[in-house]
Amino acid sequence: MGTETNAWLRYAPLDASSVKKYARLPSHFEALENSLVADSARKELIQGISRMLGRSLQPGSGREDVFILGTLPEVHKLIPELKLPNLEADGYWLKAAQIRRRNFFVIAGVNDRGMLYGVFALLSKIAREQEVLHIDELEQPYGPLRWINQWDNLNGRIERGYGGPSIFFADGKVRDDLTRAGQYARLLASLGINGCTINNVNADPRVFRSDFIPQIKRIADVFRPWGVQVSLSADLSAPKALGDLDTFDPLDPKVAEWWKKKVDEIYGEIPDFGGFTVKADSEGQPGPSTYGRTQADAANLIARALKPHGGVVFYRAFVYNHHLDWRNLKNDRAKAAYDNFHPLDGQFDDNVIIQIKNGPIDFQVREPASPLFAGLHHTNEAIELQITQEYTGQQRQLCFLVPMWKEALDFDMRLDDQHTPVKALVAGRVFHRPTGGFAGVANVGMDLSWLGNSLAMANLYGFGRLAWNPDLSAESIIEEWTRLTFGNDPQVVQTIDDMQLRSWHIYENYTGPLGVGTLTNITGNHYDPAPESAERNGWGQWIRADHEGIGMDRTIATGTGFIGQYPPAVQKIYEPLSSCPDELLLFFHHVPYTYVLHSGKTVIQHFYDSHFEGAEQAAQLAEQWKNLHGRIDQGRYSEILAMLEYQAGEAIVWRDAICNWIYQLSGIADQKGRVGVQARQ
Ligand code: GCV
Repeated sequence: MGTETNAWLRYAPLDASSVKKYARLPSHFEALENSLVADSARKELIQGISRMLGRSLQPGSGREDVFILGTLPEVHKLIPELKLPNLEADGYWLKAAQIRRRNFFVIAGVNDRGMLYGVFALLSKIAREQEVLHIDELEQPYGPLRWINQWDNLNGRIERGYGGPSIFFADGKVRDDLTRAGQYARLLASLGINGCTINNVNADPRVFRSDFIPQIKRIADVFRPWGVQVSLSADLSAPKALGDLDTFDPLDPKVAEWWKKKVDEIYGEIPDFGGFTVKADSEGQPGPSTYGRTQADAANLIARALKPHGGVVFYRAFVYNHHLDWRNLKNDRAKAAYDNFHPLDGQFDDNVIIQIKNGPIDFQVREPASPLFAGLHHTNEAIELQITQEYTGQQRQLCFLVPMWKEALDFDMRLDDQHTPVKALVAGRVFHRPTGGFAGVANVGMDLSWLGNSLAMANLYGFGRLAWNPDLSAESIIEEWTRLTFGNDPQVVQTIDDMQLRSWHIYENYTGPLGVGTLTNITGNHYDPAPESAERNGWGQWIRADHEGIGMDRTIATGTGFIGQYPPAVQKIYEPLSSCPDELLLFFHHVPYTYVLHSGKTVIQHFYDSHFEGAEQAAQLAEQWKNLHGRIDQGRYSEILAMLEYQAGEAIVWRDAICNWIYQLSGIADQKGRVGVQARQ
């Protein structure tokens, strides 16, 4: 297996002094649990210790110092002296203890999955040279569901995927060789991810064909040893599209019967199948509106088929009309999720989870948190974050998204004027929901580095870590990732951490500052600068830039009223210009170019300055990287240097395109003489 496919699970050999630090770790192991997942845990422990410390663990015979691998009750049976902790499903306990003159290193899970997570956690600590000899650590996930979505098409291409072809599908069927799928499941398990939807949400109904389900089973078989449940994106029109019925009306009993039979058939092949992810009535996907039914009718239809098997439905809130009339200043795509789902609160079955994108538009470089998070009190919810960098440089530019995701997760909705962060809402903690959690759109591909370049993998790692514990800081997440991926050389760690942590703001600076949106080509590749593509069409990603001013007026007083979807305490922040933060100003307000920001600059000057600053910062990234020459392997060094040098060039392209566009519109030159009349003198 190449180093790169191992990503953060490289288990690179530690140097002699570090190996010495771990000399007192047990030389034997006892595995108490027998299952596929438990086998993976045991093998991973043996492999990790062998590769990092050069020691080969042996099965214990009852007398030696040992690693004990088991579930909590099994550990208790063996070592009744240990008082067992209370933990939620998938949680684990790492405990070093001397009992009856024997050293035990306990890796105990609530279930076998927890045990596997405990092994990965221990190996991560060793790889990062952390102290473990006296460990007593309890960990449990913040929320029950931590899923990955892949937008893979059956022909092997991936929608918004920048890491090569699908690891699951080729030429209309499941690949013969699923080695990469198994490796992917191992990476996901190391983060505590417990489900993966393997096909595009713009779903192909053929996945439900009876000759296709055994193919899906082959993927489930390679995922199972890692505790990752396979799930499918479902096309709601499947009963009709496959030619079985003449309708897909969610309230037609024939349709309910079709789904019941289909789901039973799937569980017959895949007993641990996870459930469905659904995109309906959105961007051309079929949905219940065809029959005048609600999203709740559709969600419950398939939820009821899944319920007896323990399956769930992630039903996406990304339902909107992409033929909006741009001339109507009251129209606003940002309002769609709340308008569609808030009125249905309480009507969804308990195994339905409403999957809400972090922002109200569509993964732009900066958006406020979606108000829908605070608008569902009797319904399960999950946050959808996009790991694949669709609008943020498509893995050809560095953009570490964890700081952005943290802003959404930590955003305080102030429900009833109480502290109500989004993370607590999605995990079901605020309204004591039975389930909820996190979904990340990853779109890894066959590329050896999975996402197209190895630095981008920090986003997959970061998503997983936040899904496990959203209280972790961006700083601690990137430090973990860098050490695991590039080793513990302090200069390497410090440099890469710094580059990653600054990268989102840098990208925002030279693309779309002040909450204006990404200003990219929204009707084409979502990559190049093309701000005009957002205006005067039905997609609703309007900037509303004219000769006088810029920004969407979403106020309650004079605009679309979107701000009214937030709880009152949040409205009070965004509605008045005096308290609206600069970085979201143009998302919420339409202002003249000469409007003075809290920073003291005018909007137009901020545009010029941020674009020039962003381009300079992007150039510095490449220079920073050059300091690592000789400190990391030549392969990754050169690959990343090439990317950063390209990015520096792209930043100039963006800078000039956006500065010229806004100058043409506003007629106001840059005070510093870089754009406009003064620049030409
Ligand atoms: C899968 C954006 C993307 C689409 C994607 C859609 C979605 O609009 O550009 O490719 O479709 O989001 O999240 O459903």
